Amino acid sequence: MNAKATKTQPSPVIDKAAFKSAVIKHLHCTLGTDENKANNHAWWKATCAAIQEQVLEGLRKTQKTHYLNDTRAVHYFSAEFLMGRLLSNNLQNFGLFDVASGALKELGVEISDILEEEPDMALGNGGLGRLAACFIDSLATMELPAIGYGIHYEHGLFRQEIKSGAQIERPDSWRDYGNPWEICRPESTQEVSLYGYVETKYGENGRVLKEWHPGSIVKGVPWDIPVVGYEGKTVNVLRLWQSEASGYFNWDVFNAGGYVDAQRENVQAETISKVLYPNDETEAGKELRLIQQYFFCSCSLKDIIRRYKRAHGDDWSRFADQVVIQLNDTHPAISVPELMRILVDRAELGWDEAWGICTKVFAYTNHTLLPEALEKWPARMIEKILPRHLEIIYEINHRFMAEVDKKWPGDNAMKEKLSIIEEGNEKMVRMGHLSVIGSFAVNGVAEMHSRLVKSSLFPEFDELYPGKLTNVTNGITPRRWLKACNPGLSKLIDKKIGDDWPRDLDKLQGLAKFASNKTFQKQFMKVKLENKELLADEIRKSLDLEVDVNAIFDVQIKRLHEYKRQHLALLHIMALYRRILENPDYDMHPRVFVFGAKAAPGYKLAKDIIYAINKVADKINNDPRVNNKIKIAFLPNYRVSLAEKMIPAADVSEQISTAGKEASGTGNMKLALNGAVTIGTLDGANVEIAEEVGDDNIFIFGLTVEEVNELKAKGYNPYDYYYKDPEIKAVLDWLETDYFTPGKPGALVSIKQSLLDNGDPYMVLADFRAYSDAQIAVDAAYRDKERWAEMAIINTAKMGKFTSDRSIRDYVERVWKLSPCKIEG
Ligand code: Z2T
Repeated sequence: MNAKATKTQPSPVIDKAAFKSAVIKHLHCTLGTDENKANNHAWWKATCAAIQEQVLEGLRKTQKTHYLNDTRAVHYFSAEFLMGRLLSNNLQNFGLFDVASGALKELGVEISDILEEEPDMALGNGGLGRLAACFIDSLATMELPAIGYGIHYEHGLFRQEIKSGAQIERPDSWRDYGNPWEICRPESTQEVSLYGYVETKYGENGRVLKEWHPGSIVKGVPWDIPVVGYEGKTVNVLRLWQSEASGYFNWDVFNAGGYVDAQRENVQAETISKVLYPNDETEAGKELRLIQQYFFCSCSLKDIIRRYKRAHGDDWSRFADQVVIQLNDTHPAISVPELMRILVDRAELGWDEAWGICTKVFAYTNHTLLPEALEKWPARMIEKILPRHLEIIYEINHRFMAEVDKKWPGDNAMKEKLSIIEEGNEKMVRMGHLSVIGSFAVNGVAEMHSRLVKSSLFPEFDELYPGKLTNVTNGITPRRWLKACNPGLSKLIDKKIGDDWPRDLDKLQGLAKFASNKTFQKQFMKVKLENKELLADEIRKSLDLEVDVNAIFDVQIKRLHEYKRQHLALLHIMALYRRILENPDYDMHPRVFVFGAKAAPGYKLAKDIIYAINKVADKINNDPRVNNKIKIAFLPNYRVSLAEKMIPAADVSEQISTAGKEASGTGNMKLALNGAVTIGTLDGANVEIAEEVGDDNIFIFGLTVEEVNELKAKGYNPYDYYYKDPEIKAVLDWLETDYFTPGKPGALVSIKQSLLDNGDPYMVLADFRAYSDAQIAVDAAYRDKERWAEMAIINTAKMGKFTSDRSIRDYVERVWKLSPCKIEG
């Protein structure tokens, strides 16, 4: 047997002395400073540059090997990649973390301080963008040929500040002082056309030829971010496109003395990749957003085609054998008509041949059922920006309608329902329908979600295309979300079951047999306590708030959304507070409720909920009558690097969305992996987490999807709960007083209104009592230290299924049909 095959920890490629001299070399030669003058920022950059030498070596070998083997590759198209920080990840994956930390120590520098210098790469909103980041990590780790394609936003998701309790958005400037990882590739620049008109011409044999005369052309310049797999063998790339003015196009204006006008066009071109839209699950309908989508799809397709032609010339017959493109939600759905345009108008393939290629290349992942998130573009807007694409969409639809008529002859209602075009006051293009029709596979992101995609979102498509709709349950990379973020627990696990779990997460099963072992329980809970101490330090620094590490750390971290029901958690905290005020001896174990959440800047109620959490926190944290039984810590600017500090310290994981609304969730997996016990509804991947850990190791409460639907059908009236449950009434009425907002009565009333007058669309009141009961059960369980330790251990032990390596394996087998490629040299 190969000696390497038994070695599991990445073996360092260079030693401490070599690393040290590389850091010093870069301090001198890259940064123009020295060991005496360097501040932490300079040390960070020099350390990045030192490891980047290894990264680029791996990248070169990987690209050469993939080229020589002419490998089939997956191209992950995503408007978002929420990468977070890369230094610690890249060091870990090369097995160089301890080497680097030792080298820096000898230079008088603490690695933990250096890591904190790195700004997060926050080119995403939440789950969808972070999923893309976990997937490219797994793809590289599993040695699969893959490229991530996206947008090189100048400003990622806004930085959140809290002023007097309210969210303020500040621009994120992650590249202000340079990004040590990215490589600009001007030689691979692409051009993208926009606006203009379509000319119809007739070719020799009477063939209709369409020529798009664009009104404007912009350049797309690629920046490559290397993606290092665990053990550093495969280094794939994330290719992000930056928009620039295409110089020559403005010459006429410029020469005519229009210097200022020409500059204005430059500004417009550069606006395209300027900023990430901060809406996570609401479609904005803005022209710039559609242009962003088209911009990165067009650049990426042309990039893929350039690479294909280098190997295969003009022979399109093998294109679908070499290329598979995964559409991360409908954001890149405009790729379907764009590829058709390239094949039909430019390559002059016949429609059927082109469509045959398209529908073998694209696959589509759906991430939500929420109607407000399903993208629809006004046909008029597409016509203005992409006139030829609208024609192509109509042609695709025309042929599709014929298929529908074959299946359901004469059924016009069915045609109306399935059409890509929604008729009405304003004609709209349904991007979900376009994606399903243009793809060979469509998947949801958890068992339950995929079932609902089939049964309620796209039931007719499921009938029309049996087998096309499928499931791939989401996952998370255990390298970042356990090994790197929780070194204490990682080392304990290594000692107990060996160190190959980061590659093969099912190995964690081996911990289950120690779950009731008292010594192991103590060791496990000691690590948890140390992590809680670290988070307590963060809370002190960030909020000037003292918390007791012996309290239950109850964590709810996710974007702020009504369907995620942070306000259910808030009502429950207020109820606890009231119980304590009414009975100073109210029996509960002390709890620290920790929140992290950003609200979309235009989402009024979401911002009101953040404000309410902070106002209630002010009051409760400073009320001596509470006797420290409750503390509330809303940590501002929730982001990947903050998640890495919060997750290892959590005792309880709040996953309390209305059943049927959370497609999967991935924070639920990260928290459970780090030994937090879930209190949650039967929604998204919670269902599968419950299956894995067993009913005794999770607190499930609330209405099921079926019950939600029944209650809706028979007519849900939140006032029933308001009048029948005095605690609900008292807590809601409290929101109307100025108790939490002295001098400003009514400042929190919008929450009450949404739950009563507005009909409580997410059934918060219907689930309140069940939630409160489940929290009482959590409290009791925690007080039994051994029972709790056992539950926590079982949670970690049973998370094997949720590695993103398993998700990728599912995609490879069910969708992509890819083979790994060993990197030579
Ligand atoms: C997003 O993060 C998610 C869905 C979206 O639908 C958009 C965004 Cl930005 C368009 C989330 C889901 O809400 C979550 O349940 C899921 O785990 C995640 O995507 C990854 O699939």
